[in-house]
Amino acid sequence: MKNYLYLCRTTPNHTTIMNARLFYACGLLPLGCLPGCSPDSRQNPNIVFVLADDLGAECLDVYGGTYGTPNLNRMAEEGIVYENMHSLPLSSPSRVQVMTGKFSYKNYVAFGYMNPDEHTFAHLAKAAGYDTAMIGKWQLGRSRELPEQFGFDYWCLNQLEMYKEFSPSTMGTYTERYANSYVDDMGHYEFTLYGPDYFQERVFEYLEDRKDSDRPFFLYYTMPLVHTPHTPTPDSDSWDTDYNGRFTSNTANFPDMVRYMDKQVGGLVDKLKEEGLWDNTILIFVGDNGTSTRILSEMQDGSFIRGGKGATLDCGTNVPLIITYGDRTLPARRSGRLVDLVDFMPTFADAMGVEVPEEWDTDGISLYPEICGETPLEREYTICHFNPLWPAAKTENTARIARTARYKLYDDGRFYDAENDPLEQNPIAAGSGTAEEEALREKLQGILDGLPAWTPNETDIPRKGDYGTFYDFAGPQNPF
Ligand SMILES: [Ca+2]
Repeated sequence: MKNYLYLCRTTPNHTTIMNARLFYACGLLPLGCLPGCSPDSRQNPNIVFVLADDLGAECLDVYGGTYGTPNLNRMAEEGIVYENMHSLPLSSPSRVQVMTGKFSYKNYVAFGYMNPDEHTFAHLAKAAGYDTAMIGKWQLGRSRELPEQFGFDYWCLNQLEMYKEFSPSTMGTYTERYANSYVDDMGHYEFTLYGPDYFQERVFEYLEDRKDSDRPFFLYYTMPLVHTPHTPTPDSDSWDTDYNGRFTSNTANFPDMVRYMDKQVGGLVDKLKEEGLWDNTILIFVGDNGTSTRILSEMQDGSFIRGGKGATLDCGTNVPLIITYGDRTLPARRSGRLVDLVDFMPTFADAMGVEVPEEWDTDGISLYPEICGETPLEREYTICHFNPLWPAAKTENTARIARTARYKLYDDGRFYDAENDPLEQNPIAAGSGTAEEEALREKLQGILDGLPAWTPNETDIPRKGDYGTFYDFAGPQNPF
C-alpha cells in the first residue's frame, strides 16, 4: 500500500515541479525552453476540456483509424497525442472519476449519479478565480441545483432533470441527443434541430463573451457524439431527403457521426483562434469510454477493431487524448505514458496555480509538466475499478484491475500482456511468465491487496445518496 500511495496519490506541487525544472534545466533539454509555459511564467491559462461520448481511440486517424478525422489530425500536429490514455468502460463512472479525480472504488455510487458533496475540478477552478461552464451531457443526477452545486457558473445540458420523459414513445419524434433533441439551458428547456449543433453554438457564445474578460475560464464541453443511437447528421446525404430517417439508428451512420464530431472540434479550434484565445488556452480532447460494441472499425493496417464499451478490455478503456497549449506545445509529439482520468484534476491545479486540497483524497498525477515540454512524472500503475451499479445486478464485466501501460492483473488472478493480447485470450499462468513479468504480477497483486475490501455480489449494500429516481428503467436493456 505504501508503494501504491507514493506512486498514485502524489499530487505534484510547485516544489516537485520546480525540482524537475531545475534538473532538466534550459539548454539540457530543448523542450524545456518553450516560451511562456512554466510554473514561474504561468498566466492562468484558460482551459477547454472536451469529453467525447463512446469514442475509442481506434476511431481517430492518428491512432490508425480510417473514418477521416482531419481536424483532430490538425490538433495532433500542434500538440501531444497520448497513446495509453485509459478511462473506465462506461459513461457515469468515467464522468465521476474525471470530475473528482478519485478512483471509482472511493466514490461511485450509482449509474447516472454523483453525490452532491463531492469536490470537482470546477470547484477547484472557481477557487483559482476562474469563470466556469459546462455544456453538453450531464448524467450526474436529477436537479437543476446540481450543476451550480458542482461548481459551474453557466450550464447548458441534456440528461439533467428531463431524461427519458421526452422519448419517442411518450412525446413523438424527439430524441435525447440528436435530431429534435431537448436541452436545459440554465433552467430553460430548448428544443433543437440537432443537439450537437446547439451545444456548439453555446460554446461559441461562451467564448465570445469571455474574450474580453480579465478572468480566465474553465469550460467543460461534454459532446453528445458519437453515442448511440447511430443516426444521420446534418452533413449526411439523407438528412434533407429522409426526415424519419433522422430518428432511425443504423450503424451505417457511424462514420458520419465521427466526422461530424471531428468537424466540431475543428470549429472549436478555429473559434479559439478567431477570438484570440488560442495561445493562452489549454485544449484537451478525450473520450469517456470505448466505442459501442455494435461498431466494427477498419484500421489503416487492414485489421478490424470491435468497439469495447462496457468491457474492461483495452478496446473498452483506451480512448483518445490530445492536448494543445497554443503554440507552446511545439514540437508536436506522441507520449506513451500511462494516463488515467484522475490525472486531469492535478493537471488543472498546476495550470491554475493552486493545489488540490489534501482532504479531497485524489489520486492523479499532473500532466502539466509534459504539456509545458518538461519531463513528466510517470504513472507506473493505475486502478480500473469497474462496477456499473445499475439498478439491476452487476454485469459479467464487473472487475477490479491494477495495470501498467502494458500488463493487467485482475482481482480474480488473471494476468495479461494487453499489448500483445488485447482481447485477453491468453492469461499468463502463475509462474509461467518471465522473471520481470512475475515480479510485476507480485507488485500489482500488492496494490490490489492494499485496496479496501469489495463485495460486488451483494446487491443491497446501502450506498450514500438519493439516486433512486434518476434512471428508473424497468427490465433489462442493452446500453452498449
Ligand atoms: Ca460514454
